Amino acid sequence: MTDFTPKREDKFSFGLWTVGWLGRDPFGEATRSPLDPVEAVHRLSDLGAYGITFHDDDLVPFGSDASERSAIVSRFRGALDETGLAVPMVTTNLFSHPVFKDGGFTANDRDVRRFALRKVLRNVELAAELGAKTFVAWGGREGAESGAAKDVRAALDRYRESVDTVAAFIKERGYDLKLALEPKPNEPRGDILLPTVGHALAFINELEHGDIVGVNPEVGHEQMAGLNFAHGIAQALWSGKLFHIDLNGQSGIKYDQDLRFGAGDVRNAFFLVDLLENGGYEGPRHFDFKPPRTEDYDGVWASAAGCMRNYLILKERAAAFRADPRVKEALEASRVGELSTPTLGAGEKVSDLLAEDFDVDAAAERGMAFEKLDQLAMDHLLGVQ
Ligand SMILES: [Mn+2]
Repeated sequence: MTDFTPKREDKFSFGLWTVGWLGRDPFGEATRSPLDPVEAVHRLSDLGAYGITFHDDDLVPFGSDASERSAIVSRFRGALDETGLAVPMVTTNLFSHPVFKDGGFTANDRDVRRFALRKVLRNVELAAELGAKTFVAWGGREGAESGAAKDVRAALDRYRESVDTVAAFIKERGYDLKLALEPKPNEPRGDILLPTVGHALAFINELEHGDIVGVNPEVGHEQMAGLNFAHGIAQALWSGKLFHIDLNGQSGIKYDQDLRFGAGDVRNAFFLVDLLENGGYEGPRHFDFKPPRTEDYDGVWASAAGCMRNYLILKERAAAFRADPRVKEALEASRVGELSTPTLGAGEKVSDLLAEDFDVDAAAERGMAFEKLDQLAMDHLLGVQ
């Protein structure tokens, strides 16, 4: 039996806001007392994580002056130096403060947009100072509850203007930093702009500085819309745009549950880990989850450990699946590899294609043997071989 103890080289990272979530939800007050960011660094390091991430406001409270900011950052940096924990990603909060009630980059109010852009540019400086390689932007308040309130095409113009301004600033400063947009369909806004991975990829194609802009998809955000997360990740990889990933769990189409990774749709999690491990993704395995508000701090750390343990279990199961000779045979029978052969031969003309004879009935009769292949996946996922 493999040891599922996380190691630094597994590249597991956690948001400070995840283990630091106090359990406040729309219906109830906090169930946990505040967590000192320095303690979070030590506890995550002890559990085997390699990195910690944060929104500007998670670390430095909104409205802090320059000297407060520098004292907080230097104390935090002390904990990083002591543990060796990295800050691979920093993100921005353009959603909590009431000033962002109609969004940051796409607020109708121009003064708010200018303030949001200033806040992000300052946060980009902090990200670079801490050695982050990815800057995530989740536009949770960029959206609307009603039709006439938002000119969506104008909002997309302003979204593009802001993202291009931030990207140009990164290039101008020479920072080794990329931007990653995080799609979500709804919550907190009724409808959020760039609701899915596909919308975000199409938006990035319209940018002037899109070369340093990619996506940071989150499991639950796609599954809230009933989408296949592993398929979305495959398309992001195919586009060369999977810059970062938020792992968590979600049980179907409902509110954003932020369960620990592996909870929720475990089948999709299995195929996701299989894809990440074999698809060329080398970035952090970042957890953006919320330990349920039923838990005290023992439960919080058990939940964080569970995220990593589930990833490692699924990684082992996926490797066993790929190594199984019966699976190789089943993949062959299902013609999975054949899909990588171009439909037209090299140099083949359309006239050749048009002239070809084909036995439609024989092809229509051939079974695809997908069920046998999928059952082998299930056997491996469930640990039965
Ligand atoms: Mn997230």
